[in-house]
Amino acid sequence: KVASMLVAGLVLAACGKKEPAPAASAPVASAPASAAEPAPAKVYAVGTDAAYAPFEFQNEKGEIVGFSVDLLNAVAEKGGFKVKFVNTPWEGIFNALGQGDRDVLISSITITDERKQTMDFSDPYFDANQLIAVKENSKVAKFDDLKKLKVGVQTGTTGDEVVTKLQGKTATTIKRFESTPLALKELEAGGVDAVVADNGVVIHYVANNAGAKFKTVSDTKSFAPEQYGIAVKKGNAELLAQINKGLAAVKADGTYNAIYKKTFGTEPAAAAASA
Ligand code: LYS
Repeated sequence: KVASMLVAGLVLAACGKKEPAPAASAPVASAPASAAEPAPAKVYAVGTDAAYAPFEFQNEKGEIVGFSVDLLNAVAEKGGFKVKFVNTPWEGIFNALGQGDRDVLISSITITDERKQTMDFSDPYFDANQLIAVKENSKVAKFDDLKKLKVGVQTGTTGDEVVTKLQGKTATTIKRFESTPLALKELEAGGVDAVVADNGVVIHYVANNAGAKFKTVSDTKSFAPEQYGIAVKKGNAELLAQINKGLAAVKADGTYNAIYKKTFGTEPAAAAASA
C-alpha cells in the first residue's frame, strides 16, 4: 500500500501537478526526470455507481469503498495498471464508458448478450441472481405472484428486465428508481409491494435494516444465473487483457477469497471464485 502511494505520488509529480515543495535538504526528490525513465503508468478512470452496498458504496468519509473497490485495486496491482474510482450514476454509466469519460466500469454489472454489443467484459468475477424483497407479512411466495402487484426496480437493471418481461412493457405497476436502495425505501414506505434486485444487495439491506421488517423470497426456477463482469470500451483489448490477467492472479493467490471473506464474512462457494 505504501509502495503504491509512493508510485502515485511520483506519477503526480511527473505530471507536473503542484505537490508541496520538498524540504531544501532533500536534493534527490527534486532531481529532474530523465528521458531514460519509463513513462508513468496511466491512471484509468473507473466508473462505479456507489449506491450498492456491500459492492460499491460511500463510507462516512465519502470514500468509495466495497467489494468491487478492493477487488479492482488488487486486480490493477497484479495487472500492472492504476485506477481512480469516480462515482457515476447508473443511468449514465454505459454512456460514460462509450464516450470515453470512463476507461473501466465495475458496478455489479451483469454480463448480458445485449450489453456485449456495446462494451467488452472481463472474465466473470461474481455469481448473482435476482431476489424478491417483500414485507414480512407478504403472501408472495414466488416470482409469478408479482404479476399484478406494484414492483420496484432499479431502472435499466436485470431486475427491471425480468419484471418488465413478467408484467409487460406497458405495465403501469412497475416503479423504476435510480438506485436499488431508493426502491427498497419505497417498499418500506408501502409504495410498492415488492422489489426485485440482485441477491447480494437485497440480503445486505435486509440484514442492516431490521426495522424495515422485510423478508426475501428466492425463486431459482424463474431467475437465470447472472455473473458480474468488469467492462471496458468495445475494442480496448489491451486493457481488457491486463484486467483478465490481474483477475486470474487474484483468484489464484487467495486475494479474491480474502476480499470475499472481508466483505461477506464467509468463504465464497467454489463456483464463485472459479467462475
Ligand atoms: N447486476 C444488475 C445489472 O447489471 C444490477 C446492477 C445495479 C448496479 N447498481 O443490471
